Amino acid sequence: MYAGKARAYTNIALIKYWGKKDEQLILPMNSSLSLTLDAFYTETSVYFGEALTEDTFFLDGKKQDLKQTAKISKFLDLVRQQQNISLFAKVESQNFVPTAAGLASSASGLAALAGACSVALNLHLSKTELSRLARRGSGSACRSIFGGFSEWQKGDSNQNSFAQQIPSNKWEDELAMVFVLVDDGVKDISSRDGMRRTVETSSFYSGWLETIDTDLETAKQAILEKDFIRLGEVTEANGLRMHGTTLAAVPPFTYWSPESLNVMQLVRTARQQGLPCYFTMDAGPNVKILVEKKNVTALTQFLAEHLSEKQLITAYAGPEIALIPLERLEEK
Ligand code: 2P0
Repeated sequence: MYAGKARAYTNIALIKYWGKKDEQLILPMNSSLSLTLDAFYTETSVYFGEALTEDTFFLDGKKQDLKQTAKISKFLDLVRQQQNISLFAKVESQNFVPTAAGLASSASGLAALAGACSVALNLHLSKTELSRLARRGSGSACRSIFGGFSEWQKGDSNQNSFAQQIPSNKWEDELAMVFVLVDDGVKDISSRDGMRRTVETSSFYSGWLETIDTDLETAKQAILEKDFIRLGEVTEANGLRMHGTTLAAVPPFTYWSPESLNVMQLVRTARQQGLPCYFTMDAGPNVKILVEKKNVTALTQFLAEHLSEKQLITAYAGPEIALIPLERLEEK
């Protein structure tokens, strides 16, 4: 039996990935840039063995149904095909999130699975190769191979679409992200379905693509210069523009809830009161607020005047993926 384990941390995009040009290979329409965070991570173990007769997937100790397992099997098929093996696998994952808040992330999950497979099968993949592999499971997972700031260069083939760390002189250690949990009870549209519908039908999508390179350059320049206001402004503007594309999709949709809008307004008010902070959102109603570490207490105190403290989780910059060798177990 071949066994391996990995721990990967989630990431939140400051410049968003939104749309695929190749669904099969998961090649994105645009490059993106993210911050890896310490507060949410996934640990995954994988065991490939002759004695196994099917793939099984356990999440937080619970055996997952066929639908959940199919996504994992699809990724394992890719690894098996690349390595020319036919062994089934048992996958055990644990999501570490501070509260049961629906923040389980495919980024940390698929990055950890890719890492665990690499360890189990002794693939000795470089970080670039690991990023490329993780991308095939979930696009944003390719950025979770790296700590700190990570840029996924879109590329135009399997070979040249992967993430890499952005030099930052450790500026990320001075930053934080405050998560505001919003429960809206609205039925989810997965990011996969949402981005597909937007690419295929939204008349605003071309506007998204036109502005992305400028946003990326601005963000990278801001990181180099440690210019928080500039990074915050481009983060907020880029997120709003991504969400704008969904309003012109057919049929239109939004990930925002009234509570999300309320939190966005709170962020603007905090700024007017002299507290630099900027929001971003992903494929759900939760709001994430970029803030300097030195201002975390002021921000959370301000937010707690209007929201429940239980809604707030503070995260800091997180590390790269950790690969954890497990001993090669004897077949029983
Ligand atoms: C991002 N999101 O850059 C964007 C912003 C959501 C909004 O990447 O289909 O789970 O597996 O490649 O990576 C979430 O999408 O999608 C995502 P797939 P993924 O973080």
